[in-house]
Amino acid sequence: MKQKTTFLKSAFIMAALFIAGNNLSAQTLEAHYKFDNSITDETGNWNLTATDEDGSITYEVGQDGTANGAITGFDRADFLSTVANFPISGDASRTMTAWIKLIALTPQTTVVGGGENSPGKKWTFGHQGSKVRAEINGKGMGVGTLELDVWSHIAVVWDKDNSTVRIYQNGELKGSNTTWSTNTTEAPLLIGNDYNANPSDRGFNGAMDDVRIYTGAADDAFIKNIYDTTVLGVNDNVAKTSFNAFPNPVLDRLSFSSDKISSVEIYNILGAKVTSQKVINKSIDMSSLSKGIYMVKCKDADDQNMGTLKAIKE
Ligand SMILES: [Ca+2]
Ligand SMILES: [Ca+2]
Repeated sequence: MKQKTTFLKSAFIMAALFIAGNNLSAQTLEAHYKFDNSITDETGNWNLTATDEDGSITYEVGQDGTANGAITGFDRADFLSTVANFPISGDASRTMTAWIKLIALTPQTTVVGGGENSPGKKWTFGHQGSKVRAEINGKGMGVGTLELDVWSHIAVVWDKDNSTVRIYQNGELKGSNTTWSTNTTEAPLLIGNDYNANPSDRGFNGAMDDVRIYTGAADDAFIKNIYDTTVLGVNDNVAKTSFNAFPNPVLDRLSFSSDKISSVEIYNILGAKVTSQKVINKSIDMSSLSKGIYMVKCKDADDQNMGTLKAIKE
């Protein structure tokens, strides 16, 4: 009887250790910035302070079509930061993901930065020209192909157990490197800038949405899942407006239920502006657009944003 109890106890401890081990290797969401008209952290722990010398920081239509759902106006002079030191430092595994839309293929800018300017002790995730880039000072890697004025999902993973850095674009692994080691200095988290440098050197230039920072190394499937679940859904409706558009799907003219809409800007699913139009007789002409999903940003006579509708062109 005693033997049986001991065996059960051992089995229970083994199972508990197995579960704990799995949990240790999983990712923990440390900070999540949806930038839905706010710079608060969804986890409640790492709210940001904005440093914006000319008040250029504002919000625009998010990558998923949410009105005021992305932070924009970064012009290489602004950044966001936490007051306290962020908990990811040393050689800890980490995962960072973001949607970005660039207004220039600037030589080198930062989406998420940390550490200090010393070999191996800084951490930079951003882009260099058209490449998605990660850098620890002394080593850097740029892969992928970013385009101007198009929303791209980017991700970087530092996998301590395998001494590997991996970079992703739009859910796909674009490159990896196994020659890195990092010993990031503890420092406040920076969004849109690199450690303590003047943002005119490494400051971000464009818009960002849905920035996530995890402790732990995500695998390919985890990154793909974030991309798949945040990219504009084909079937969901964005009708967070007081008016409707019809018919939807539309073949030629899209009509609005409101007569307050004076003009529209039409964006494709990647966030690139396709066309602007005046509204005539409460409708617009979509006949020349190719088949697909579009975001129709509606403005009143004073050019004020009234909301965004999703339209499917047949
Ligand atoms: Ca500014
Ligand atoms: Ca958002």
